[in-house]
Amino acid sequence: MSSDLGRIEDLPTEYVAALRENNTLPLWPSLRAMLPHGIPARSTQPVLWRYKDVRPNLMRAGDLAPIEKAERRVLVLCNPGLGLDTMRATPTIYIGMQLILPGEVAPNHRHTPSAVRVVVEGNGGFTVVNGEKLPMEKGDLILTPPGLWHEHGHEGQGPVIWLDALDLPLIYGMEASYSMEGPSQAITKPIGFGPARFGQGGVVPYRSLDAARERFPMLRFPWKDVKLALNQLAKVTPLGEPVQLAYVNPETGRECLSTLGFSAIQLRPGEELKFPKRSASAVVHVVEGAGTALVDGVENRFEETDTFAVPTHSNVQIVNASNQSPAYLFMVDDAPLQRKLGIYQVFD
Ligand code: 1HN
Repeated sequence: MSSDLGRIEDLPTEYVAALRENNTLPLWPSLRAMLPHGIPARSTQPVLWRYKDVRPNLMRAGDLAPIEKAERRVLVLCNPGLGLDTMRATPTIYIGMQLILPGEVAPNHRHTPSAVRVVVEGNGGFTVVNGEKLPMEKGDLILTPPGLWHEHGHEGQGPVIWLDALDLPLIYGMEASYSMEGPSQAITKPIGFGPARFGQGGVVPYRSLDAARERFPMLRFPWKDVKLALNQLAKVTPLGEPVQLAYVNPETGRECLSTLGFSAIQLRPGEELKFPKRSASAVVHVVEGAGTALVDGVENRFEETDTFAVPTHSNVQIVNASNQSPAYLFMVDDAPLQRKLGIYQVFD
């Protein structure tokens, strides 16, 4: 096996010029860079975005960017390894922190990229998706799947901030990213519609066995329910094994969206967890608690509401700083897409 397949500089310059003239290039000098042996080439850094650094600038955006002009008031968490301007947290995952102030409206639109929100702070925010008004409380996961109308509002006091995760780098990279604007939606479903139908694990409305399946039956996953489920799972999971729940479509039991996957993790008091190396890239948001993340040899101390990137094929170890209380993490990754492509791997 050769790593040196010849350098472009070793070819006659007039030959390379002639190739370029015809919009062609030789593969062999670049082949190993594109197809390295054993492990992919990775530029993604295991960067930590501290909420205490992001929040003041996001609050300043509240003054600088009126919602009527900005449409969405967001600071994007950019991975420096991928170049800040490409607005990627990992090669496939876009992450933003969005601020909405009391009385503001982020107008109705729909688009080809998939989006989800995880509420970081504040009360009274809501998102309307497909005629369903979804209250936004800290830690809640709200889906806005591709093509579904969505708009945000704020009926409470004080700022509401949430984390947006999108598969935008993928869809934009495919030159398939676009949006449409529409009038504000009529609300056609009762509050709590999703949890009322699917909130109890293991049972689903009988009709859903025969009726034509909705693609996205559950749009809001309340944190209080997920936290309870994690606390239950923690009781029966041996120490050292991750207490981790996948967010799924309750009718299929499979991932909620086709590109990005979501999971919630509990670190028990004092727990030190080593995760298996995986082919997927991920972003982790700290819902509750504090600790240390060791990602590919880079150690970061994280606090509540901080967010960090996990490159593909990296070693991940996470430690709960507290010996008294559990810590709770939310993870978004590109495993669903990798599974569909047949390239997903877990290296135990
Ligand atoms: C979007 O639609 C939202 O609806 C937030 O709140 C961030 C970033 C890129 C493209 C679409 C939203 C977005 C976005």
